[in-house]
Amino acid sequence: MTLRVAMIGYGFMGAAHSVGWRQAPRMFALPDDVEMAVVVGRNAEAVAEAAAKWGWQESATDWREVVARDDIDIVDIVTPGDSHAEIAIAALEAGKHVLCEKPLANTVAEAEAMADAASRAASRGVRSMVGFTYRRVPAVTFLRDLIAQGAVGRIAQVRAAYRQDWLVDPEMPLAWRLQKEHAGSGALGDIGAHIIDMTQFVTGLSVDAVSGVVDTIVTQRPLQGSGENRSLSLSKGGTAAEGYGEVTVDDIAIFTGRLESGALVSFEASRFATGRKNDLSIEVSGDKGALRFDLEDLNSLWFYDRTAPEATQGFTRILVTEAQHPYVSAWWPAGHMLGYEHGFSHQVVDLVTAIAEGTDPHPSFEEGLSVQRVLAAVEDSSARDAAWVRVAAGISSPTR
Ligand code: SOE
Repeated sequence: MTLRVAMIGYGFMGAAHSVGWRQAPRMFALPDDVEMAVVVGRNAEAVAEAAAKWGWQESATDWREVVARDDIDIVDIVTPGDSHAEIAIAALEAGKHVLCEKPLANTVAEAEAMADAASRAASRGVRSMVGFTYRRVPAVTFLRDLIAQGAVGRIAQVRAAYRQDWLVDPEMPLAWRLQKEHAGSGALGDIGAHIIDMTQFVTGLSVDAVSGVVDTIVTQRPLQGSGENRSLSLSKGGTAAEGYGEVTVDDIAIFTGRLESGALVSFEASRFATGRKNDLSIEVSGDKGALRFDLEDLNSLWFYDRTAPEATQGFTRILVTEAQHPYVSAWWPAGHMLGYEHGFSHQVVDLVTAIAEGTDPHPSFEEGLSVQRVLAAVEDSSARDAAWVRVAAGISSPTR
């Protein structure tokens, strides 16, 4: 069988997803063939260039028309969060399998509607998945497997951070990621969503309560600049200077999470971590040991084994490039490193395999909804002087 894909959007994530759709069928023995049928964007000329550059057979400007086509099997949504719900629900109701970029939506209400549509679609054999690709870095999948095997024992504490610094320059233009109506939130939802999902994924435990703060460092930014400005709303009667617009999302989110087991998590999501370019790290500490991963060294996993002879205890570097490690055998021999882009191929492999096997892939829209609930609880907590806020009852412990 051949699965024909339509990708809605073509920015940075559109490029990364395109690499995944092109590489996965060439490097993995997929159960079904994949065709990059059409990429959709509002600017006809720009999206035609993207189609030619990334290897899509066609380009189009009307996502509704494409989602309705009988020759499309999968809809891959890589647009800003303000269109995820409308596109995903329409695609699911049209019987298309859906891959939706993270965070799932801009609000809990939208995420609930998407999860409901996904559940109904699943009963008709239509599959859906959220694009938390860092789960599919081999070292992260392996971290999860080691925890499940008891390598660190009972988890007492997790430290999870995602630090970038692309907004430290106050003259960085006002992009869509900095406006609530387009992005939903700032560092919290854009990069904080990754560490919330990763924490729940590797521990198998849900975040049940949070206490934290969000803050905006630079409140106005120049309106000129990248095409990502979209239809930016000039400050409506706000106090922004001429030629500047209001930043309406957070730059930094720092919060504590309480997992359902009682373990504590310290979360940090910042776009003002000067010098940190794309530094996602997680460290899980238990009574038998600890595991640490850092995206800026993504082929390594560090393991401290408290059950080893005391004289030899220490953080050991595991080079996660052996054939028995997740996903690696399809690529290169041991010691030949993978990169940021490989997770997007692994995402395609798992989605296509689930479709072929008739199973629901992970992370599901329900798991995406659980992250959305944590995001909302953090914003609620911040508005209440960092009071503890219980995350609305969501899914049970996320599996896989
Ligand atoms: C933010 O700049 C960003 O592009 C996120 O949106 C992605 O999810 C992350 O993988 C890289 O950084």
